[in-house]
Amino acid sequence: MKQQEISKFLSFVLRHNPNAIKLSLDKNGWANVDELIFLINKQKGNILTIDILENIVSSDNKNRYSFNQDKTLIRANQGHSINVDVELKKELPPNCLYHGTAKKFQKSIEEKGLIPKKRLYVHLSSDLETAQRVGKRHGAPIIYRIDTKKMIQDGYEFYLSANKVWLIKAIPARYIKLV
Ligand code: HQG
Repeated sequence: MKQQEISKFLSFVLRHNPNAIKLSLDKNGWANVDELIFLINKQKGNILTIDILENIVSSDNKNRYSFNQDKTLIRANQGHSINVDVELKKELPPNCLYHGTAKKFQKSIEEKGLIPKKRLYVHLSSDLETAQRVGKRHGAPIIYRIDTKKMIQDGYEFYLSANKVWLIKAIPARYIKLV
């Protein structure tokens, strides 16, 4: 199995379905590293070693995963659909952020605002390029600019994940505008 495929499976397990390999996560989203390797190998055939896992974590293009200090635990930094508390930091965002999505969602988004759907948070990008890339995953992309300045004035709070993704629970339609 290629490293990228292992990484995809890892993110599925750590963000969405630990039970798929009978893994349990603690309330902060941490999995025991030895247990994770054992359970993945049991299900997929011997594909993972600690060296491969360390390499996946350190070379990940979005820094999706973190080890704890002594590398006995691992978790995904953001993107979860299961209810874990990854100890996100409340931070003041730049004056505008972007959300890349697909044209097919436009009508619904402009009615209901941005909602997290299956995930715990709406994911926002600080640059247009990233938003474009995120949007393309779902089809013909469109990009919304978020008036974070106004949202902060109105008392909304934003979070920054360990891998620097901006997150918020939801965004009412009045704060978003097509770029
Ligand atoms: C859309 C990837 C209809 C929303 C990316 C999005 C990101 C609505 C889709 C991260 C809606 C959910 C997250 C509404 C929002 N009506 N559709 N009211 N509100 N939506 O995948 O933001 O590679 O859960 O616009 O790079 O696309 O996995 O969220 O299009 O950082 O690490 O519902 O996942 O990172 O899709 O992506 P997703 P996302 P990774």
